[in-house]
Amino acid sequence: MPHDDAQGTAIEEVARRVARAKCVAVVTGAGVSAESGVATFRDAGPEQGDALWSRYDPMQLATIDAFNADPELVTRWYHWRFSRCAHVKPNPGHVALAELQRVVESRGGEFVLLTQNIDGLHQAGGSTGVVELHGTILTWRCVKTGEHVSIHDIPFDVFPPRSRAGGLLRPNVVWFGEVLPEDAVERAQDAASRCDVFLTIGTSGVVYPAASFVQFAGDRGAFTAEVNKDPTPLSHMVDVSIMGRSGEVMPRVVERVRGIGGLDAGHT
Ligand code: BV8
Repeated sequence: MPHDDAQGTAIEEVARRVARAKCVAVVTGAGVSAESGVATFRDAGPEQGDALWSRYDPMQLATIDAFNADPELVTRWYHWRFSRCAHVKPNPGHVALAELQRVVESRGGEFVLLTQNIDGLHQAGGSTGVVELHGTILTWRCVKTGEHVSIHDIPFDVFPPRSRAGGLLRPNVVWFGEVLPEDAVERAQDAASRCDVFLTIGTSGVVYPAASFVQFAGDRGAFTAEVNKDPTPLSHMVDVSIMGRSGEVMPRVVERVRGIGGLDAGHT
């Protein structure tokens, strides 16, 4: 697909900054998984989900109140979401981010990947040390004992599913109105406070505190860039905003970072 000049120039700028960075931080959202066929939160339209669920607003279901009011509905929704992402594969955007981590680390740099996604696709694509800001759908926990259970060990023959202790099982995700895992926030704040480059990729930038880290990094002098299919509230805050699909843009960024050479390449 022909690349327009403006996008090519922006990719070159991002690649040059990454190539000489000692620390690169990235936050991703549902847009990075979209090319794997996983529905996003806010792009959802009839093509995004089965008719049964297209009448529900994810914002209304991803809450502790919804779970307490109707645990069967909420656990069926998460089981349906899992069923739609259980067999999908990482796409070139996931693979490119794992490759970018390898390139940065091979040159002695630090790479921190923060994700809002709960689908495990970054890890499946080869990324390591992934910080899951909003938890994961792949493990559930008993509300009575706190025991964690792999989703693969839950029969889902009855809804809502219960643990061996008889307590309700819920996905190990962070719902609206719930605080993020302390260690995840600490790692995100640490990365945002030390990175030379902060990339926000495939996120609408409307959920906090996840959307705050790129601005925090920019405010303290990091170079910030966005890769997203559509404009977001972050687009005017970052140094460079690239409108495009992560599965197309990120492989080009990695290719240029490799070509430019690393910290010891004597950049002026
Ligand atoms: C918190 C897990 C402290 C579950 C999610 C009132 C009461 C309580 C809190 C609040 C409140 N008002 C505001 C808040 C804060 C609230 C918040 O931010 N609300 C927003 C909506 C206003 N945040 C919280 O509640 C957080 N906790 O603040 O705790 C607290 C506690 C009590 C009281 C006060 C404060 C918890 C937030 C976490 C919620 N859990 N998910 C689940 O997944 O089921 S958030 C949910 O949204 C998903 O994680 C999702 O990832 C996330 C963000 O969405 P995106 O990832 O950005 O996805 P989206 O669809 O929006 O956008 C996709 C983008 O990709 C689009 O821009 C599209 O253009 C682009 N795209 C599409 N395809 C591609 C692409 N880009 C590139 N390439 C492509 N191919």
